[in-house]
Amino acid sequence: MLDGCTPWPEEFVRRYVREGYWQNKTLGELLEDTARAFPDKTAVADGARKVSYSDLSRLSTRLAVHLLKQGLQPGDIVLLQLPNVWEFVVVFFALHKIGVIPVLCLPPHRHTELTYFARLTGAAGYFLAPEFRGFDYLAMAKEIQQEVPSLQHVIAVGEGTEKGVSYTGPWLTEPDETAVPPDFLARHRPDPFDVALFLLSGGTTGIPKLIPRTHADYIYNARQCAEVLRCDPEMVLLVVIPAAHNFPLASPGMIGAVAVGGSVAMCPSTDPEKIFQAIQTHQATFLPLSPALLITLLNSPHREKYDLRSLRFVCVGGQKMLPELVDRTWAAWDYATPGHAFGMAEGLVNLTRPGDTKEVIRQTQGRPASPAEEIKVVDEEGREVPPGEVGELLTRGPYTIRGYYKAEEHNRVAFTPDGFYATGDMVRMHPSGNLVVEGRRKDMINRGGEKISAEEVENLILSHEGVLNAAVVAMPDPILGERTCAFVILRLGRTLTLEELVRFLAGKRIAKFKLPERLEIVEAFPLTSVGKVSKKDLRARIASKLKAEENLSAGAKAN
Ligand code: OOB
Repeated sequence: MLDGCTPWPEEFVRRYVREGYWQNKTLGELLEDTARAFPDKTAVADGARKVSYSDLSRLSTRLAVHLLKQGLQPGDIVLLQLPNVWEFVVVFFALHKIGVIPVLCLPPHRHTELTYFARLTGAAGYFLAPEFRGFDYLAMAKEIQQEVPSLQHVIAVGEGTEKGVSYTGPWLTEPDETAVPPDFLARHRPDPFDVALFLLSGGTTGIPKLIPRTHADYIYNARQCAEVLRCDPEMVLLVVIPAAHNFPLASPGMIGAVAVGGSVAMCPSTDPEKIFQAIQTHQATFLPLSPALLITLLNSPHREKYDLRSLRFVCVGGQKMLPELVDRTWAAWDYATPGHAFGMAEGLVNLTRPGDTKEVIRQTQGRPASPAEEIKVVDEEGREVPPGEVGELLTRGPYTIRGYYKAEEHNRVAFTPDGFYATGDMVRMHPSGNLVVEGRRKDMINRGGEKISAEEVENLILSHEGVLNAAVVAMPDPILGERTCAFVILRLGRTLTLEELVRFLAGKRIAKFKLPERLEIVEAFPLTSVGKVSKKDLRARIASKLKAEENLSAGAKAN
């Protein structure tokens, strides 16, 4: 396996292959299989553009040939940061045809995160869209290149003339694949049991960790999710959540859709009306959403203007969907089944199934997609708790990693000696055999499905010269579920407002979703019995303060 990655022990490799979970197939070959079976079917749709499977096969090969010509080589690592556009799919499969390994960055990631990923991996290239939501990615790429000399290739989707940048537009119109020998790609075939891509962890300590996923494990992840959710060639997946996220990418996501011969429709906007339009235009059947996005759709006055009856499955994940939201979904769209996806980029995906009873769908977050997934619910000493009691979820299986990339120290705490991943999620086994998420142990804020490491934000706040100490916690929010609140102790004689803090942190060039949305200046932090900052108390304090403010403003309105 790639240097810096933890392989599965030999006995597990043998078992996963023998029992058919892992197949000798690359992601590029997965696409080729479907292109042979359904050449004329739409593989990807984006606005008015439609790309058939035979075109996707051809275009991704064409791009792969160009990339090799440019000097990218099998085993090279590249940053991939694209919005939900059709080129995402072309680039993704082109890379896998020649074993170039993408780090799946999210569009909000900025200079600090990208520089860190590029340095850690020695990335050779960066795929981007020149501009998205008003941000100039090309300018950022140039800055990052100055700091990370390995980053030789900046490749933008579309057309353009910027110096030092290559564009996929002209490449995709030159049929270079016809000028190479037929076995050209076969000669660059990656090892299916080696790393295909890196996902990013939600991050509990510092900056996000890199999660190496192999062709074999990732294909199994997607196929297995597609199978239990009964996906078939009629599936039209609408990708609204960033395509680089494990949920719309492989749970079952885009790769699952390709595996079954379905179609992928891209929606780069999270504006409810644009989403409704996209559902209607593409006749979407399968919609992965975060609870926050689902709430904004259900609350939107535009809902009634569109015909959404193509929807069959509304798959909600990234954050807990409460029973009331399940009920609202049913009431609004009685032709679609809501379901939970309780997954993680590290591997394990739990799903409710379309055939589950209404009560199970209301009350639980699903069960492992794969029968080969081993799960345990344990107490603080690592002992399994009796069924029905709350404990931490541990997991091990054919699509759950055995270690983060180049993170030996962290791996010692995140994995048990026998290879179980400690998810940091507190769960309870429901009598149905499904899991119920009850909370979490990890020090993270889950902002509408976007994960924020408290430690990462605290370290940035601590670098402010007026700050003596900082503790970042989640505060409740009716739509996003959680937002970030920063508790800060100031140095003597200093003052700080939220605006000043946000301006200071924005200057650190980090993803905007990490910026605190509330600042509480305090004299001291509450402590636990062992003298650590009690985040539990801080969370309770801000929650009750918000409640009091809400009551106050409700009272003021009533008067
Ligand atoms: C998905 O993946 P990540 O890596 O962004 O986040 C994983 C964490 C989980 O450990 C859990 O804390 C939380 O997000 N989470 C949920 C949840 N889905 C994820 N908590 C409660 N209920 C849920 N349904 O978020 C992800 C990956 C694949 C499929 C779906 C979600």
